[in-house]
Amino acid sequence: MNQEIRLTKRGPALDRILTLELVRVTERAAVAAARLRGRGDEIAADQAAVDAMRRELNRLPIHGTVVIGEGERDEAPMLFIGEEVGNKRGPRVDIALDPLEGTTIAAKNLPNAIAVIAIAEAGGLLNAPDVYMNKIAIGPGYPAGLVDLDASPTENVTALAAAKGVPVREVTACVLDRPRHARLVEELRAAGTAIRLIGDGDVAGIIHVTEPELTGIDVYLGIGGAPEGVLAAAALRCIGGQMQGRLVINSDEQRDRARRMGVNDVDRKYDVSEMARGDVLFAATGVTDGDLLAGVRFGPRSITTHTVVMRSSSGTVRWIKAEHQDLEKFDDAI
Ligand code: VTB
Repeated sequence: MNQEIRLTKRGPALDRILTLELVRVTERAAVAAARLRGRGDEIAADQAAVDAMRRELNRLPIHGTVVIGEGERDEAPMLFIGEEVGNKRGPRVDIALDPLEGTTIAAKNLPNAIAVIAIAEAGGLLNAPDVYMNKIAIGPGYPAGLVDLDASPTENVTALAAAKGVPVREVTACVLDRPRHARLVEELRAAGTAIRLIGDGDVAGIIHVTEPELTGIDVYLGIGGAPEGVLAAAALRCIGGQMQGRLVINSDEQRDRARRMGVNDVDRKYDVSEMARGDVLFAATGVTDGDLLAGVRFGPRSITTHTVVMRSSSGTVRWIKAEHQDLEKFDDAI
């Protein structure tokens, strides 16, 4: 109790502790999912990641509320929206999580499946309904407002190329490979842009714009999940970069669902700090090998994980390679 009061009053000290604690949460989910990667069973891999993440999350000294989770209470038995997590003896925080972002890529053992979580001060994360979101994102170092959801894809990549000082044909855009993006892809190609089509995993896709030299991706465009949009925004709050998102509402039922979650203006264009406000922590561990994070490696005596963890208030980004020798800690029952 005393310790809790002391830490809460000193706010940032608690954040610092949590930053590293968060790593365990995504590590554990990633290891559980990685045991089932490449086995063609998305549901089993996802369930393993959910169980593992929840177990570790409930050890954290927080009183957390899941605002972006596995689904609404009636459809997701664990880590549902509104579930209270943590040991309930710490500060009130909002949590966005996806224990296995990219279930299909994990089941096929394709690149860039990750276990991911973000924590913000209570009220800091947009309570996005599980609908689609139109997104655009670029990395740090560009003038504010360089790209805009209301500009055409051609205008956006042309502005980006000019700011980068290269012809448009040297710009690569990341787009989810979906029939709904046929026109977007056609327009980007006509403008001269190269496209990286991804099967899943637009949280990783958006994070990739922050390191174009490593990932080869300059801009993310297109429609993916709104919950994934909030997770990506949390990451960009910490690393820098620009992103806009706008919900895509296709029915009255979706509009009502958005309203029930407190989103009254469904046409609103959100920027990064409107989706993830205040002090934000973000962690992701690779499940399969990816452009920024290697996947989990199972050795005869140890398990190796690769995690990135970041904190918005200090802007620190840590890349943590961990070798786990005590393999029992990953047992399901512990
Ligand atoms: C994306 C992607 C996710 O959902 O957000 C996508 O990042 C959007 O939904 O990994 P559709 O699959 O319906 O296009 C995921 O694929 C996860 O389901």
